[in-house]
Amino acid sequence: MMCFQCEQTKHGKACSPAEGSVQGVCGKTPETAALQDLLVHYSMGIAQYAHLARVHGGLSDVSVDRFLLDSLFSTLTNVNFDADRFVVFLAEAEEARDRAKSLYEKAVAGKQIESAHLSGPAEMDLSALQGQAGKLETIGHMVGVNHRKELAPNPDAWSLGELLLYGLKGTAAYADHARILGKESEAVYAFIHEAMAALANLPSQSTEGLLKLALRCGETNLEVMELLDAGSTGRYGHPRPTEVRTTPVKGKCIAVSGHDLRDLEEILKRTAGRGINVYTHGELLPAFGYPKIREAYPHLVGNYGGAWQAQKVEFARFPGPVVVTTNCLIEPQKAYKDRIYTRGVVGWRGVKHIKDWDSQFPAVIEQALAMPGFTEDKPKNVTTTGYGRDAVLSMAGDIVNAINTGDIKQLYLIGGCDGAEANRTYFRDIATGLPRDAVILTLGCGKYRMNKLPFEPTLGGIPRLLDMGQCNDAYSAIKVATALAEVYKCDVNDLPLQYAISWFEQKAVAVFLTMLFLGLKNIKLGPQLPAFLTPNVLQILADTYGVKQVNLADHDADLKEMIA
Ligand code: FS2
Ligand code: SF4
Repeated sequence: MMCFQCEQTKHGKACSPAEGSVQGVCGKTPETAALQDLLVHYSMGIAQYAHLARVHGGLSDVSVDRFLLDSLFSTLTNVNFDADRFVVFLAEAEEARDRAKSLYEKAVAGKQIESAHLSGPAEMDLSALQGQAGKLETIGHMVGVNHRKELAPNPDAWSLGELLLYGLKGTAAYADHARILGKESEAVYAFIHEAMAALANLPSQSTEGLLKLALRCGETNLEVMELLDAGSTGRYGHPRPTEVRTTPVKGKCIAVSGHDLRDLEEILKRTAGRGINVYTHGELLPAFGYPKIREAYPHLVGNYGGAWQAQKVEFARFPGPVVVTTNCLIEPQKAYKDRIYTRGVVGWRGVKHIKDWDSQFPAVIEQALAMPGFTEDKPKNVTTTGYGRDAVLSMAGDIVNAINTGDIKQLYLIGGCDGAEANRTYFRDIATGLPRDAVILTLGCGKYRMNKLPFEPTLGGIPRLLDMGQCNDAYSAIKVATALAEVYKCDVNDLPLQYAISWFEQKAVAVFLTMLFLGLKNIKLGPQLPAFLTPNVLQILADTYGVKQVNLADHDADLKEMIA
């Protein structure tokens, strides 16, 4: 296997035998990795047909569009480790390919268009191998990262192609979240297909063309995040600052992890009046900010635990079932494997998957009622979330006033993903090392490095730490930055705003590309830089955008630089 799509990749290079890895650091087996690679490759073929059907005939099929979102999302880090599910995905991929191919044939029928030779992934036909995991795996081992390396005209084009692919995976994941909340966009689907089709034709791509596509991926991701914002605020109202209990209350319980607000809502509806308390976990903490969630469901009592990497310990101690709606899932331990459930594109072999709420969720309720739950109230501790764009912009006058009077000297965006590496304390150390006239915007599961610490005093009425939500809510941070730039009639890079971004998986790659598309400069990124970026590509990012790795050895040096 060969995978280097996430930050925790082995030795900062790759999860591959060359680095001594028999499986991914995340727990992904070579079998699953190969099936994921095959699914991505096959999806490029689907995109080739779908893209040309649009170009030549303006034709599209929403089932194909949606399939590609699920297909890409399922291959994100910490989403789906279940090889059996990928065998099913591949059978569905063939059906989607057939539909896309028919659309393409319809689009070009009777036209004087030379039937474009669809080479590469579009030529692959898995029909004789469906259901045969071993044979599919064998092919999968031939079409992954190293195959793309052989096809690319040069190492930098390969690197930019990987950057684009991982950005597309993240964009697809966010687009899937938006779709679930009722928001879709033809333009988004069109770009995903165009870009995947370009990757299918990697030999004919230039580094310049791939860099442009990567920036367009950032642009498309911005549109997706706007849709996602409209979907969540349209359904649940604008987040408002809300205290969230972080210690358990006595009673039966279910924890809900991941990012999916609709799944959380479904669980809250079905547990109402059943004597079960519901806790958010990980990236679902910001659900408390939404008025139509918080106010409608008083049995949503608190947030349990922290970011994803601690789940082996935290889920083992949680005295009830846990439902994982999206990433991040890590290997379920024996202590809780019989009471953890997956949803959507998430999966782990042997873990129960909820496909149908009506028939499958009652068993989760029964399990919660049969378990002890928390036997006593713990002393109340809280954290505050809910500083979405509307809440922050409603304080814009106070913020501008505090900046003008000098109460607030600088703004920092510190957040993104969390992860298991000890050196991620860098982000906490930066936050706590800032002068007391700095306001910190945070989001994503990276917030857990700092969201229970006291940041005092408030500055002109503005709290020093503002939790803007999930990584899915990066749009809020962008809106606040652009609104402030409008107030001061300056470029966003001229604001006293600094970025220390912790990345881990491919959603973060998509947000990073959005930041580059917006021209945001001097992003400090870490802990490690992406292994898939060659020195030349890193140099381009450093020269053009001032992107720099965080200084893990000396965070004081970074602090001094940012404060200066
Ligand atoms: Fe955190 Fe994990 Fe949010 Fe990422 S829960 S690192 O995949 O999506 O941020
Ligand atoms: Fe390794 Fe990350 Fe790939 Fe998992 S997703 S195999 S940890 S690079």
